[in-house]
Amino acid sequence: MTAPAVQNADLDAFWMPFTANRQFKASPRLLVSAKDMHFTAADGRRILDGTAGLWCVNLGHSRERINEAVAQQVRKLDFAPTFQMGHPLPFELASRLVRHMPRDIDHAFFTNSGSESVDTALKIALAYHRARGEGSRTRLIGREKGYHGVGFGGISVGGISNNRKSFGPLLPGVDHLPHTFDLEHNAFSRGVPKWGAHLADALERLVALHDASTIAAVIVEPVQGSAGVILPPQGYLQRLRDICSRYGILLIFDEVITGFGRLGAPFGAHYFGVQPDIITTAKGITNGVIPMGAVFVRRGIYETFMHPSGPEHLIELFHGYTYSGHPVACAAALAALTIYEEEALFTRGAELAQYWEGGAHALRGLPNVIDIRNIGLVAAVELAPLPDKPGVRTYNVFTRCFEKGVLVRQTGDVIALSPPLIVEKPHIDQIFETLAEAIREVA
Ligand code: PXG
Ligand code: PLP
Repeated sequence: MTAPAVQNADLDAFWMPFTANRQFKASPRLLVSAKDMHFTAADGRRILDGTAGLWCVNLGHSRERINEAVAQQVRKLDFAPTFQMGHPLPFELASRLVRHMPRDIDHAFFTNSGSESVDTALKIALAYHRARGEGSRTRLIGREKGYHGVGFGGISVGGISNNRKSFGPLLPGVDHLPHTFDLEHNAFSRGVPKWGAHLADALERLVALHDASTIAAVIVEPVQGSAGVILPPQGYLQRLRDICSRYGILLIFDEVITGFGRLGAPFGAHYFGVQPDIITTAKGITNGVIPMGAVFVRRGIYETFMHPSGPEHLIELFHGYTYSGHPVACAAALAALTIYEEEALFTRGAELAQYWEGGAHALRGLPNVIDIRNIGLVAAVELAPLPDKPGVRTYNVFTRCFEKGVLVRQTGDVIALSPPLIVEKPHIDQIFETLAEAIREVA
């Protein structure tokens, strides 16, 4: 199936991320161009993008406004430092972005990825408590099955065993909430499941165990993405919020996937009506065109760093990346934000959510389908694994879909779907019809 140009390419030197390198290089799948809802594969076939790349191309591919902004920016100012220097773009971008954030969240720290956003948020949480004279609050609480990127901070609070087990003892003083995945009570729920809000009370037990005076922050994804689209039970996130507020613990929403319209609201915080203290983002912020992330914090957190003890010449936070607020990334993000705004894409997912849900749940009853989950423009179809071969059945479905011209995402025994937010109903039909065929064929 691969075109000659690809066969000739030497695939050896690139150590591919999160990939079975030997398997891939024996039978590569290469994408060579993209426009709107479609990739073009190396053999010329059009592939419908059912995953917005890796959950990031929310506006569809190769948007002219972004391309033009990037091209102009490289020519005008390719790089400028933001340590003790500045250029206008990150100031403009931060001001525009915070208008879309939940109330009180009005400062942005720029990073280059979700992993960096998570590390930044965890460090801000620790330094915040210290700046307030509560330096004993050093404990970080994540959640089982959580994905917070691949930095040492992120895998420490993260809860995916494969991402942790090879890398030693990780950060000390981390604990985890139980996950909310429960097929027995919640299989085939449409939208958020009804059962399970009480699972948030595990935070009370961690507080009882460790004492609130040792806990800095709780970090959760409003909807767990990487672990296979695990939804928060109704009322669960609000309970976490209430417990955090009761004990002075910061609540961090990791919205690297749920941000920028994915759920049919600007951010998960809006969708669930729950106010976090810090929001981490990346991916959709530039539509995936240039790497960028951002951490958004409540005014009180920023002000704590600006006011307290020190004189004005002191650096308030000893943290930052060479490329924090990179001009070209900012240009891409500004153009992307204009598209989100002009095309009302922060909320388009809400209009299509019901049709999307119908398409997903139509797969119920197909062989080996043991659960279907959906929210906004996200869906997951969970298949029973082959005996002793976790992930193989879904891998076969994934490759079958690719052969049939639809890109889906395989993660463990789950097929996850998250199309660009410009998706139209015929695309939705094609995604679910193709997936259904593939599931029948590999049954
Ligand atoms: N937090 C969350 C909630 C994420 O989903 C990250 C942090 C890390 O972002 P970076 O930019 O460092 O990768 C993520 C990333 C998948 C998949 O298919 C998910 C992610 C990345 C790649 C693949 O589930 N999420
Ligand atoms: N390693 C070395 C030796 C460096 O000099 C720097 C930055 O100056 C870094 C790592 C961090 O790079 P970045 O700021 O791009 O994260």
